[in-house]
Amino acid sequence: MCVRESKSFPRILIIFLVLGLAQALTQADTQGTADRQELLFSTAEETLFSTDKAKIDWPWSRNKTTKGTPAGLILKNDYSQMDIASFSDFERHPCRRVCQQGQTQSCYYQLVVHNYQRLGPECQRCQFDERACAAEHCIYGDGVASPVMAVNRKIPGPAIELCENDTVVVDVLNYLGEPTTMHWHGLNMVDTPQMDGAAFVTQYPVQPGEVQRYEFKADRGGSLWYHSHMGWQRGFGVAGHLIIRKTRQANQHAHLYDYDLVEHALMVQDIFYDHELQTVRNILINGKGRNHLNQLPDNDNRHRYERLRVTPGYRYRMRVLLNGIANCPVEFSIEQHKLLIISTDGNDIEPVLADGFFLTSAERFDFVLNANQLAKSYWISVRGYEQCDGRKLYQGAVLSYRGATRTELPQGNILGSTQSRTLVADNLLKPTNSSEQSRALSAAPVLVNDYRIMPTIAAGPEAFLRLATAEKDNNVGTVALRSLQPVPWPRNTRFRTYYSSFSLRRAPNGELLFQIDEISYIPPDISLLQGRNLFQDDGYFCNRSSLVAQGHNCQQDLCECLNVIRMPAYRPIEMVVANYMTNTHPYHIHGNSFRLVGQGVVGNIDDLRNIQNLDRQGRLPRLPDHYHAVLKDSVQIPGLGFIIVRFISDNPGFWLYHCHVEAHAVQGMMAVLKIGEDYQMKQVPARLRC
Ligand SMILES: [Cu+2]
Repeated sequence: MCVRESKSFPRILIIFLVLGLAQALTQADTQGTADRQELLFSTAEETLFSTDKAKIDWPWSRNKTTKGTPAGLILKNDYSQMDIASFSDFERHPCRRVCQQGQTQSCYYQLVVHNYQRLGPECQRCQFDERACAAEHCIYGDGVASPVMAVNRKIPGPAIELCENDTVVVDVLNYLGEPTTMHWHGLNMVDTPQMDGAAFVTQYPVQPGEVQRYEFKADRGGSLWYHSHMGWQRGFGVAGHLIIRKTRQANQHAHLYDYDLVEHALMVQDIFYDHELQTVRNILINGKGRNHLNQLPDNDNRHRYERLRVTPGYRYRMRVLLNGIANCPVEFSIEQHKLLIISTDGNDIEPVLADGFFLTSAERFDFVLNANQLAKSYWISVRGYEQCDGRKLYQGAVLSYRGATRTELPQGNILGSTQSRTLVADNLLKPTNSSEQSRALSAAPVLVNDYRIMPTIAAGPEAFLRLATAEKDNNVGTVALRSLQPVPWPRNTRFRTYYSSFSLRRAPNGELLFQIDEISYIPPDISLLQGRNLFQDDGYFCNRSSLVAQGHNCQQDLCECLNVIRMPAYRPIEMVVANYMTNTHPYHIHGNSFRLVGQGVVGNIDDLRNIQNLDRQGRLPRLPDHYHAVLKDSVQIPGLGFIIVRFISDNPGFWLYHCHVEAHAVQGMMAVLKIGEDYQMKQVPARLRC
């Protein structure tokens, strides 16, 4: 057992808080609640907590202590009295509140990561009564029993809701039978690189039975998420929403919607059964959905669907993320509703009114839904492509208007409206003459980030850019989205360009090796950030140029090593990343968000020198500097295509760079960006782990 005082919240502060409590209690009733648009809990107690910066509350203790006692204000440091039965889903967490200026908080959470079962013994009544599922801690899934990994008995894990600039303390208890880590996807961890959760890069893994305390600042708003960064664990269920809201004054989209409810946050996930990791078996929405093995119609009430309730006449902010494991991009849409897309990867964009959007793994889109249709139930539909298309996988959830029967399912099939749209889109792809084309265009849906349609460089740079940025195009590429913020560098900034590639090799023994820069990643055995003074970079790391210098030809040899790409700190950096494969790959880097300034299709490529040559010839066009290029942390590299991203390397450290399809990452499609020199990186304190 390990007991210690928290450095951040020393005992003297607790005494101070007790003294201040009486005053705070009297202030509590005077705090205004008039501008609370969200229908969150609204109690004097909550207001009390929102007024003090240093207070910490553990959700499961709140019911046991009387209001305002100091017992609720300390971190849990003594794990000798574990009460797992009362672990919360954070519904009544004091940090879940309307964000107001000058009222940041300290927020404490416990995430217990543990083995569990889909359709386990908790699900006895859930199979017959939809309402029993939540109460029984049942993970119903699609009604097929399978081992899973849950967070606090939930899949997705409980949503963490914060306000911008809150201080966050999360204890992750590893009750799995294997090591774990937790990554906070979308936070750049500028002040706390050791909290990024990348195993053997920024931390050592948390062993079974151990606790790791993650402490960091929620220094930006947006739809982020947390997920395990070990092996396949997020595919088994270790993932959840991390929603950081802004104050009304700071939220430039606040006027566009009336409600922003956590129950309208959706996690889409492809799943497998048992431990057959190569076969994607279904797509679930918030852990639920129809089973494709049975022949029941979509609207049979024996299926369990996620239900989103809305009241006619109001506008709702909704958040969608794809926790993708296989190569399975998805298309998202809602029957008879337009989606006003306002944000991607947690970054606000100029709104785009669309019929649907595509996600590759780790991407997020936030949209506003105007509940302006007849008061009944509608299908929210998710259609899988690539590997998921091969198995005809799709999924539904229910948009349920107040006034419709609570258990009513929509009429027809989930893909009903999607299929008709797809027919139109197919016509658009293969028009035979101009009148057909214009007819197809007028009927075509507006789709954002459609991985199937990308501008090709064959059109020439000017035509390419017109295609990529055309405002009235029905197909809105990600590169055409506009950030609300201009790019943060002056015009004509000279970027240092790094060329990189995603590719696949088959080893002589038949094994498939997924690669970055034609190197399959082998993880280190010393955590790079912590142990950086223990090894000599040149002996420990490899990269494309070091292998060439040693006489290796990775197009012929099989190159497997610790691929670390070095970049100078505090410089304008540009990455041109080519994809030699025909399928799309989601590119993700840790520690840095980037502006997407180019994305398109080249055609057959298998050599970076060709990409460099094309670029020298000016055939890989970039958005002009005046374009407010979209800010992202994950983006698809089209099949046989490329992306160009830009960022200022102002966050020195070791940052993972990888494909976000887990099946690819675990087979080597991973590398590390070493930004800056060792002395430029933050000092990392040794940690006492309980
Ligand atoms: Cu990939």
